[in-house]
Amino acid sequence: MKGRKVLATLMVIVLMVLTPALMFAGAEADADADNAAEAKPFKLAVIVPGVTAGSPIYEQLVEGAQKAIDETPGASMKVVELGFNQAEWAEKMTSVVATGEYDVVLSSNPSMPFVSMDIAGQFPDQKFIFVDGFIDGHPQMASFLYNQFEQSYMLGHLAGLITTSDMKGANADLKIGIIVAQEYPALNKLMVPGFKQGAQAVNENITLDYRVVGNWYDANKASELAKSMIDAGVDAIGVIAGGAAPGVFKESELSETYVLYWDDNAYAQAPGVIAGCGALLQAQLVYEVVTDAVNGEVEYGTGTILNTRDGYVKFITDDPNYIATVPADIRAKQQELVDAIVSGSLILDTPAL
Ligand code: RBF
Repeated sequence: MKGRKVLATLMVIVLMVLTPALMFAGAEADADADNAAEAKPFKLAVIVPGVTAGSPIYEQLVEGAQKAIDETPGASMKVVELGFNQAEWAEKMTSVVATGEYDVVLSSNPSMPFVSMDIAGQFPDQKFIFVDGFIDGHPQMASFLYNQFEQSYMLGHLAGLITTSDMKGANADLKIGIIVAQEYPALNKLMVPGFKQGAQAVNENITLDYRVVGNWYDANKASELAKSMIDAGVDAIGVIAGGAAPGVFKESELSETYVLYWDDNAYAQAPGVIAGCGALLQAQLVYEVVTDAVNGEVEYGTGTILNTRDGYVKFITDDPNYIATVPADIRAKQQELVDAIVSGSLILDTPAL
C-alpha cells in the first residue's frame, strides 16, 4: 500500500512537472507555426484595370511594384490585366482574390475601390491597396489619391498661354479642348474643372471644347474628335485617353496645333506637338507602398491625398522638347505658376470626389 501511495505521489509530481512543460511545448509549436506563416514569402497581385501598354499610369504601377518585389528575397508578384471590358472586371478580380494566395491585391484607378467593395466583403482577410483612387475608413483597404486638380490646372494654364499666344499654329480664337476616354467622378470633378480653371486664370474668356471617345483604345475615334475640334478653332488639346491618345498626337501634328498630356513625360512621342506634360510619380509611390506592405507597415483604413507640394504630382519643365517647343516668355509664365503651386503660395485643394 505504502509503495503504491509513493508511486501515485510520484506520478502526480511527474505530471505536475511535465504538464506545464508539455503545454509550453505546445505553445512553442504554435509559435513555430506563426513564425512559419510570417516567414511565408510575400505574394502580391497587381491588377491592371485595362491594358498596361500605352497607359503610363499602369506601366508605372507594374514598374514600381516590380522594383519593390525584386528587392525582397523570396517575394513574388503576378500581374493580371483586366482588359477593356469593364463589365468583366469584378468577376476577374474575384477569381484572383478567391485563390487566397495573395497577401495584398494592388490596383490603380478611381473606380477600383468600388469595384472591389463586394469582393472585400466576401473575403474579409484580403487586404487591398489602391493608388490613383480614394477610399477612407475601410479596414481592408489603403488608398492614395493624387491631387489631379493641380495636375490638370497646370496643364490647362499652359493651354491658356498657348491659345492666347502667337505661337505657330495658335489662332485668334480663345478655344481650347479636352479629349477624354470616358467620364468618371475624378475626371468630371477634378480634371476637367482643373484644366478649365487653369486656362481661365490666363484669360477668363477662354472656352473649353469637351469630347468623349467612349473607350481607352480607339485612336481613330480620338483622331476624328481632334480634327473636328481643330476645324472649329481649337489650337491646344488636353488628352486623357490611354491608348487612344496617339490619334490626337497625329491630328495635332497635321494641323500644327498642340497637345497637353497627363501622367508622364511623353514629349518624345510627338516632339513639337506635345507642348506640356504633367506627371504622377506613380512608380515611386507604388515602390514605397509595396515596400511598406512587405514590412507590414501599411495603415489600412486610410485614404491619403498627395499634392504637388509632396512631390508626387508634377509639371515637367526641364525636358529639351518642352524647351524647344514652347517659347521662353511662355515658359517663364508657366514656371511662375508651377513654382507657386510647389511652394504652397498657391493652394489648389482637391475638390471632394
Ligand atoms: N488611364 C489610362 O491611362 N488608361 C486606362 O486604360 C484607364 N482606364 C481607366 C478606367 C476607369 C474606369 C477609370 C475610372 C479611369 C481609368 N484611367 C485610365 C484613368 C486614370 O485613372 C487617371 O485618371 C488618368 O490616367 C489621369 O491621371
